[in-house]
Amino acid sequence: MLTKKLEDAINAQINKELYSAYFYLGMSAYCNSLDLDGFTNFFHVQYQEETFHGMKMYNYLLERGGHVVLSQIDTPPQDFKSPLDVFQQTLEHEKIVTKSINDLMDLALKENDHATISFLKWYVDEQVEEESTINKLVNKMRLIGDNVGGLFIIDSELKARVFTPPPTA
Ligand code: OFO
Repeated sequence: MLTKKLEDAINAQINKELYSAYFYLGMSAYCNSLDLDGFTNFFHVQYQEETFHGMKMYNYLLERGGHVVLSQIDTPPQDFKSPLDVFQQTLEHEKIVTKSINDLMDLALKENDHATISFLKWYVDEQVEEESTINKLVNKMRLIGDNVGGLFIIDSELKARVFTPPPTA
């Protein structure tokens, strides 16, 4: 049985994951307005991943006999300066999510809830992967600077990304 504290914290994290989905959907729309199909695809896949993260947590809460409480999702940013700005904001956002997942893990450890500790490990690992992927893309974007040819090469690379739910989901 989950403690009330942990239940509330998981509900708050579900909201953050769904906010993240919304955050990336807005970025996908911005990239679409620039006709950058690969960037549009990348952020659309990101949106699908975050929806998956939120639903994985939602299902876990139900599985543990918890009470799901859905709350209002904030309006995400919708004005961006450039594709580089989008990636920089993504990196900053993912750092905040990492902190939030770590805080949730700290609470699960404090409450001595082994099932939740085990469940959250997947998110801890996922954040390492996400931050690393985004960091590399920010660096690439910085390297190409104003080079339009470089932008199109990255755009074409990003077209290949597809959403694949993990087999253990
Ligand atoms: Fe981008 O991360 Fe969810 O958890």
